Amino acid sequence: MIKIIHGDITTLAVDAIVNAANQVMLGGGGVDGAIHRAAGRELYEACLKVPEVRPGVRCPTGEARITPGFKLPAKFVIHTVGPVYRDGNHGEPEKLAACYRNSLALAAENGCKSIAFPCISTGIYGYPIEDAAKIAVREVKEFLAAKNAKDAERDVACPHAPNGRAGAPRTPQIDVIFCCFSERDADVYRRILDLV
Ligand code: AR6
Repeated sequence: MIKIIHGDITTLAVDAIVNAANQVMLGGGGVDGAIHRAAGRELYEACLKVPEVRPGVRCPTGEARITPGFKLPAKFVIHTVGPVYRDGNHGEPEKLAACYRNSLALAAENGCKSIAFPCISTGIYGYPIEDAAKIAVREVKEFLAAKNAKDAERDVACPHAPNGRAGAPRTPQIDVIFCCFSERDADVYRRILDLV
Protein backbone atom coordinates (compact mmCIF):
# COMPACT_ATOMS: atom_id res chain seq x y z
CA MET A 1 0.00 0.00 0.00
CA ILE A 2 1.20 3.51 -0.80
CA LYS A 3 0.07 6.46 1.31
CA ILE A 4 0.82 10.16 1.01
CA ILE A 5 0.76 12.32 4.11
CA HIS A 6 1.65 15.87 5.07
CA GLY A 7 3.61 15.83 8.31
CA ASP A 8 6.80 15.51 10.29
CA ILE A 9 8.56 12.21 9.61
CA THR A 10 10.12 12.13 13.09
CA THR A 11 6.69 11.55 14.65
CA LEU A 12 5.80 8.44 12.63
CA ALA A 13 5.51 5.07 14.40
CA VAL A 14 6.61 2.99 11.43
CA ASP A 15 9.25 0.28 11.20
CA ALA A 16 11.66 2.53 9.30
CA ILE A 17 11.94 6.18 8.42
CA VAL A 18 14.33 7.24 5.69
CA ASN A 19 16.77 10.05 6.30
CA ALA A 20 17.92 12.33 3.48
CA ALA A 21 21.47 12.34 4.80
CA ASN A 22 24.85 13.36 3.45
CA GLN A 23 27.83 11.12 2.76
CA VAL A 24 29.48 11.70 6.15
CA MET A 25 26.25 10.61 7.88
CA LEU A 26 26.78 12.65 11.03
CA GLY A 27 23.78 14.95 10.78
CA GLY A 28 23.07 18.20 9.00
CA GLY A 29 20.14 20.53 8.26
CA GLY A 30 16.63 19.80 6.99
CA VAL A 31 15.09 16.43 7.72
CA ASP A 32 18.53 15.05 8.68
CA GLY A 33 18.85 17.58 11.51
CA ALA A 34 15.29 16.93 12.67
CA ILE A 35 15.85 13.15 12.75
CA HIS A 36 19.11 13.46 14.71
CA ARG A 37 17.53 15.86 17.22
CA ALA A 38 14.54 13.61 17.78
CA ALA A 39 16.54 10.35 17.94
CA GLY A 40 19.11 11.72 20.36
CA ARG A 41 22.86 11.43 20.77
CA GLU A 42 22.81 7.65 20.36
CA LEU A 43 21.94 8.03 16.69
CA TYR A 44 25.05 10.13 16.17
CA GLU A 45 27.12 7.51 18.02
CA ALA A 46 25.62 4.71 15.86
CA CYS A 47 26.37 6.66 12.68
CA LEU A 48 29.97 7.19 13.80
CA LYS A 49 30.32 3.40 13.95
CA VAL A 50 29.24 2.94 10.32
CA PRO A 51 32.51 2.21 8.54
CA GLU A 52 33.85 4.77 6.12
CA VAL A 53 34.19 3.45 2.57
CA ARG A 54 36.72 6.21 1.95
CA PRO A 55 37.75 9.16 4.10
CA GLY A 56 34.67 11.18 5.05
CA VAL A 57 32.24 8.88 3.23
CA ARG A 58 30.09 6.41 5.17
CA CYS A 59 27.32 6.29 2.59
CA PRO A 60 28.05 7.13 -1.06
CA THR A 61 25.36 8.92 -3.04
CA GLY A 62 22.55 6.52 -4.01
CA GLU A 63 23.39 3.94 -1.34
CA ALA A 64 21.71 3.33 2.04
CA ARG A 65 22.73 2.36 5.57
CA ILE A 66 20.58 1.30 8.51
CA THR A 67 20.73 2.17 12.23
CA PRO A 68 18.30 1.81 15.10
CA GLY A 69 15.84 4.67 15.67
CA PHE A 70 16.71 5.16 19.35
CA LYS A 71 14.34 7.80 20.82
CA LEU A 72 12.24 7.96 17.65
CA PRO A 73 8.93 6.10 17.44
CA ALA A 74 10.40 4.38 14.35
CA LYS A 75 12.38 1.19 14.95
CA PHE A 76 15.02 1.96 12.31
CA VAL A 77 16.47 4.90 10.43
CA ILE A 78 17.57 4.15 6.89
CA HIS A 79 20.08 6.78 5.86
CA THR A 80 20.39 7.44 2.17
CA VAL A 81 22.18 10.15 0.26
CA GLY A 82 20.38 11.81 -2.61
CA PRO A 83 22.17 13.57 -5.46
CA VAL A 84 22.83 17.29 -5.44
CA TYR A 85 20.78 18.56 -8.39
CA ARG A 86 22.64 20.30 -11.20
CA ASP A 87 20.52 20.10 -14.35
CA GLY A 88 19.26 16.52 -14.40
CA ASN A 89 21.89 15.46 -16.93
CA HIS A 90 24.60 14.48 -14.49
CA GLY A 91 23.25 11.14 -13.35
CA GLU A 92 20.87 12.68 -10.82
CA PRO A 93 17.77 10.64 -11.85
CA GLU A 94 19.67 7.33 -11.62
CA LYS A 95 21.18 8.24 -8.26
CA LEU A 96 17.84 9.32 -6.84
CA ALA A 97 16.18 6.12 -8.09
CA ALA A 98 18.96 4.11 -6.44
CA CYS A 99 18.21 5.83 -3.10
CA TYR A 100 14.63 4.52 -3.20
CA ARG A 101 15.59 1.04 -4.41
CA ASN A 102 18.40 0.56 -1.91
CA SER A 103 16.35 1.91 1.01
CA LEU A 104 13.46 -0.44 0.18
CA ALA A 105 15.81 -3.41 -0.18
CA LEU A 106 17.36 -2.65 3.21
CA ALA A 107 13.91 -2.32 4.79
CA ALA A 108 12.86 -5.68 3.35
CA GLU A 109 16.09 -7.36 4.51
CA ASN A 110 15.38 -6.12 8.02
CA GLY A 111 11.80 -7.39 8.06
CA CYS A 112 10.18 -3.95 7.95
CA LYS A 113 6.47 -3.86 7.23
CA SER A 114 6.25 -0.09 6.97
CA ILE A 115 8.61 2.59 5.73
CA ALA A 116 8.27 6.36 5.40
CA PHE A 117 10.24 8.47 2.94
CA PRO A 118 10.81 12.23 2.95
CA CYS A 119 11.12 13.97 -0.43
CA ILE A 120 14.79 13.06 -0.84
CA SER A 121 17.05 15.70 -2.46
CA THR A 122 14.24 18.24 -2.90
CA GLY A 123 15.34 20.60 -0.10
CA ILE A 124 18.93 21.72 0.32
CA TYR A 125 20.03 19.52 -2.63
CA GLY A 126 17.66 21.37 -4.98
CA TYR A 127 15.96 18.56 -6.94
CA PRO A 128 12.73 19.86 -8.57
CA ILE A 129 9.85 18.29 -6.64
CA GLU A 130 7.84 17.16 -9.71
CA ASP A 131 10.79 15.30 -11.23
CA ALA A 132 11.83 13.80 -7.91
CA ALA A 133 8.29 12.68 -7.04
CA LYS A 134 7.92 10.89 -10.41
CA ILE A 135 11.09 8.91 -9.70
CA ALA A 136 10.05 8.18 -6.10
CA VAL A 137 6.60 6.90 -7.08
CA ARG A 138 7.92 4.87 -10.02
CA GLU A 139 10.60 3.15 -7.95
CA VAL A 140 8.26 2.32 -5.08
CA LYS A 141 5.59 0.96 -7.44
CA GLU A 142 8.17 -1.15 -9.28
CA PHE A 143 9.62 -2.48 -6.05
CA LEU A 144 6.22 -3.46 -4.61
CA ALA A 145 5.12 -5.06 -7.90
CA ALA A 146 8.34 -7.08 -8.16
CA LYS A 147 7.99 -8.22 -4.56
CA ASN A 148 4.37 -9.31 -5.07
CA ALA A 149 5.30 -11.19 -8.25
CA LYS A 150 8.14 -12.99 -6.45
CA ASP A 151 5.86 -13.97 -3.53
CA ALA A 152 3.14 -15.22 -5.89
CA GLU A 153 5.67 -17.28 -7.84
CA ARG A 154 6.85 -18.88 -4.63
CA ASP A 155 3.28 -19.83 -3.66
CA VAL A 156 2.59 -21.41 -7.05
CA ALA A 157 5.89 -23.31 -6.97
CA CYS A 158 4.96 -25.04 -3.74
CA PRO A 159 1.16 -25.21 -3.31
CA HIS A 160 1.22 -28.02 -0.70
CA ALA A 161 3.76 -26.49 1.63
CA PRO A 162 2.48 -25.32 5.04
CA ASN A 163 0.27 -22.25 4.50
CA GLY A 164 0.54 -22.91 0.78
CA ARG A 165 4.06 -21.51 0.86
CA ALA A 166 7.43 -22.81 -0.12
CA GLY A 167 10.22 -23.42 2.40
CA ALA A 168 11.49 -19.88 2.30
CA PRO A 169 9.02 -17.76 4.26
CA ARG A 170 7.16 -15.03 2.50
CA THR A 171 8.65 -11.66 3.35
CA PRO A 172 6.07 -9.26 4.80
CA GLN A 173 4.08 -6.85 2.70
CA ILE A 174 5.50 -3.37 2.98
CA ASP A 175 3.42 -0.24 3.44
CA VAL A 176 5.13 2.80 1.98
CA ILE A 177 4.40 6.32 3.19
CA PHE A 178 5.54 9.42 1.35
CA CYS A 179 5.81 11.94 4.17
CA CYS A 180 5.72 15.44 2.68
CA PHE A 181 6.68 18.44 4.77
CA SER A 182 4.31 20.78 2.90
CA GLU A 183 0.80 20.42 1.57
CA ARG A 184 2.09 21.57 -1.80
CA ASP A 185 4.52 18.66 -2.00
CA ALA A 186 1.78 16.26 -0.89
CA ASP A 187 -0.43 17.55 -3.73
CA VAL A 188 2.32 16.91 -6.25
CA TYR A 189 2.67 13.33 -5.01
CA ARG A 190 -1.12 12.77 -5.07
CA ARG A 191 -1.29 13.88 -8.68
CA ILE A 192 1.74 11.84 -9.72
CA LEU A 193 0.60 8.69 -7.91
CA ASP A 194 -2.24 8.35 -10.42
CA LEU A 195 -0.08 9.11 -13.45
CA VAL A 196 3.07 7.02 -12.98
N1 AR6 B 1 9.71 15.62 8.09
C1 AR6 B 1 9.52 15.39 6.77
N2 AR6 B 1 10.13 16.08 5.80
C2 AR6 B 1 10.98 17.07 6.17
C3 AR6 B 1 11.25 17.37 7.53
C4 AR6 B 1 10.57 16.60 8.51
N3 AR6 B 1 10.76 16.81 9.83
N4 AR6 B 1 12.14 18.41 7.57
C5 AR6 B 1 12.40 18.74 6.29
N5 AR6 B 1 11.71 17.94 5.44
P1 AR6 B 1 16.38 18.26 2.97
P2 AR6 B 1 18.03 17.08 0.82
C6 AR6 B 1 11.66 17.89 3.98
O1 AR6 B 1 16.97 19.60 2.73
O2 AR6 B 1 17.49 18.05 -0.16
C7 AR6 B 1 20.96 18.01 5.03
O3 AR6 B 1 21.77 19.02 5.55
C8 AR6 B 1 12.06 19.14 3.21
O4 AR6 B 1 10.99 20.08 3.22
O5 AR6 B 1 16.23 17.81 4.37
O6 AR6 B 1 18.12 15.63 0.44
C9 AR6 B 1 21.70 16.70 4.83
O7 AR6 B 1 22.69 16.51 5.83
C10 AR6 B 1 12.27 18.53 1.84
O8 AR6 B 1 11.02 18.33 1.19
O9 AR6 B 1 17.25 17.08 2.23
C11 AR6 B 1 22.32 16.89 3.48
O10 AR6 B 1 23.51 17.63 3.55
C12 AR6 B 1 12.86 17.15 2.14
O11 AR6 B 1 12.61 16.94 3.53
C13 AR6 B 1 21.29 17.70 2.73
O12 AR6 B 1 20.54 18.39 3.73
C14 AR6 B 1 14.33 17.02 1.88
O13 AR6 B 1 14.99 18.22 2.20
C15 AR6 B 1 20.31 16.81 1.98
O14 AR6 B 1 19.47 17.60 1.22
